Amino acid sequence: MSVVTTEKHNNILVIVSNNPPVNALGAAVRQRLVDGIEEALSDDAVEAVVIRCDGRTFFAGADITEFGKPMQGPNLGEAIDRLEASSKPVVAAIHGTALGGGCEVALACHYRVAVPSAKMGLPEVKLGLIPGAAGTQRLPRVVGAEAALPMVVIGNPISAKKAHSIGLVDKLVGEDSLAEDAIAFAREQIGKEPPRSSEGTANKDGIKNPAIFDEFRQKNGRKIRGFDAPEAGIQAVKAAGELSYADGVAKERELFTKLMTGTQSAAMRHYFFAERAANKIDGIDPKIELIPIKKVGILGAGTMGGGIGMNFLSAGIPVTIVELKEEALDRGVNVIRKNYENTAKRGRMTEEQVEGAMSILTPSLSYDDLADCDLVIEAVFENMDVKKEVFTKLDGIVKQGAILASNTSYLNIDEIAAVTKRPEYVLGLHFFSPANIMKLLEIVRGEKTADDVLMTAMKLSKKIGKVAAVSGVCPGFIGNRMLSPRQEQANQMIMEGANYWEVDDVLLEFGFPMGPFQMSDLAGVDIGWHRDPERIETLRDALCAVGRWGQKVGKGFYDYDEARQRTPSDEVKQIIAEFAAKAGKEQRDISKDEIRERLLYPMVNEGAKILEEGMAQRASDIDVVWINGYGWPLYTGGPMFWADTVGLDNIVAGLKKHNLPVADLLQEKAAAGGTFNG
Ligand code: 3H9
Repeated sequence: MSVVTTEKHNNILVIVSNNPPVNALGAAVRQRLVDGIEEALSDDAVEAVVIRCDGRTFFAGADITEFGKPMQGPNLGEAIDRLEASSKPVVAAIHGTALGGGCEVALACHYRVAVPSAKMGLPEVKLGLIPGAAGTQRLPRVVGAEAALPMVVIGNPISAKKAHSIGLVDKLVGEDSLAEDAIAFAREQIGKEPPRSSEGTANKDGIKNPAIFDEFRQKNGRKIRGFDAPEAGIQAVKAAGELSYADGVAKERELFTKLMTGTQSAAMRHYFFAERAANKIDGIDPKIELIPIKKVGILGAGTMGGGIGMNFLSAGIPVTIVELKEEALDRGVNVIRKNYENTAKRGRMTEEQVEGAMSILTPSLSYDDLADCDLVIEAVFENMDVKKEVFTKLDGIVKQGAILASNTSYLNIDEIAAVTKRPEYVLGLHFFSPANIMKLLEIVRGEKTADDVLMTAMKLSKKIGKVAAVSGVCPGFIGNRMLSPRQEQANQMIMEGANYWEVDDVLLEFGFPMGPFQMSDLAGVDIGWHRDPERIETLRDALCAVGRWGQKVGKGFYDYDEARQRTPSDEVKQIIAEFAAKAGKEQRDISKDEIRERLLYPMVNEGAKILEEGMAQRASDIDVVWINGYGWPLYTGGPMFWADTVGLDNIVAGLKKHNLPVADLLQEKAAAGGTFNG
């Protein structure tokens, strides 16, 4: 069957796309859209046209899998120009998500009707691009520059209601009667001169107040730092107000082409598919029957347990949270409430939603209340004996068929599972702090974890808005395991003469939100410290002994002012120098290049070992972990994709130059001129 068909409803021709899963605008769809319009124009009995999609969504954009390949048939810009040029009114009937090229199709239609649940947006920027089919020129002409800027530059979709309020949607129609309502709407437009968005006066507000572009840049500085596409988006929207439509489209094309051929977009498109690939587990049928998770138990109401619980509460899944002491339980529940209330204060939640979430939270002092949970996650003290004790107890109490998960960030899941009578129902769910905010969920697959248990966790992660990746059992799993060699090099370099702030700055310049010493200050230098100021064996002992416990006390590696701005500390520099002298470390200048290579190349090497040992299913899963859990800059595609762009032979040469080990897999791939991805 054709991906696009037409149906006639008296004097209305309805063009229907059916190109699962998301009605991407591939070559065949574009061609058939043009054919559909030709059919309407050549049939005198047709007086208006409706374009709609079958399946779960209106066109979700250009077909990303076609990018980088030779163009077949009409390009999207040409195809939609034909829609707009139609002398007969064309109505877009929108449900699901009209995104990217899909939104551009809608913009080229003369009218747009949408169901209330629909969303519209131009998310190209998330792929390192800007809209490339005149979206940056048509949208400001329809809604003005101020409303267009966030859509083009930040890329988050907006609701149909919002789209209606800014004039992007002409009419909201019945949720279940889109097809009929769109036809009725089209009929009302017969005989009127169709409004064409390419003909609108662009940037009414931008021209009135050209400062909005700079203001937007400033307001979103942190969000867009390091990315190329947002700036291109700003320029394109600005051009819509300064140039003729045709010149504006040419400007958009120039900016689009530059981005499309650059590494940032390649990296971000890699990430788009990486995130989706990570959901697939080799050898497990994606349609496997899942275990229904209707109630979740959390053991431990500390920062971690509370944060984990919030994910489920926010998704409407009831949570029972258990602590041993009343005071700790009360504190934990209060923190959850406070977090929700703060979210409400920032306008991201309503009071009813706060109360709704709190109403499905059951605090308890008894393990017995976990008996009927479908999934129990423990977030207790990170110690194997404690975990074993907890799992033995849970195994005896929680109903058979329920999943028992550990939030351990380091410990051996198989050893934990072995104390239960249901090791196939045990796995690791490693959330990252703050657990209600951080996107990553590392799912740790034990030797005996059953397939349905693993897939249930995977699907559940999507429901609670997490990005998940599966790791095998090894110390530190994927993320923390790769963090270790980076930290080790950072520590060594400051003993060899690099200033610790230079080490941090190299990572900041690379695009990380912070470097290892800032991270240490934020987490608390005193974490794991023995608390004896007389016993000074390590640099950390020395810092803690003089009260430099981290940001929370205003000083750690850095001194902090009230606005939490950091300044390097002479005292710390002195302490480091003393340690280096005691260890007999020769001091030398270390270049930025060396710092970067010694921090990042060993991570790639560790990633190669993780792949070699089968601890990650694919290199792109490692990228997913590092981008979502540790702030690796998205526009480089993650450590393994980045390594490919640097060249694996260069990575190997760098490791050797710095006398660092090289994993077999890395060596082999480099020798063969290969890459991790592709
Ligand atoms: C663009 O339009 C450029 C134009 O301005 C200019 C051109 C000249 N293409 O996410 P899901 C696949 S750029 C190809 O799991 P959901 C996806 O890989 C585009 N494939 O579902 C997955 O495959 P698989 C601008 C696509 O319900 C399957 O569909 N548009 C595309 O959670 C299901 O996807 C965007 O950036 C595509 N465009 O979310 C929108 N989209 O099953 C990108 C999806 O084999 N898409 N696939 O793993 C999305 O944001 C989400 O997919 C969507 C559905 C919200 C639509």
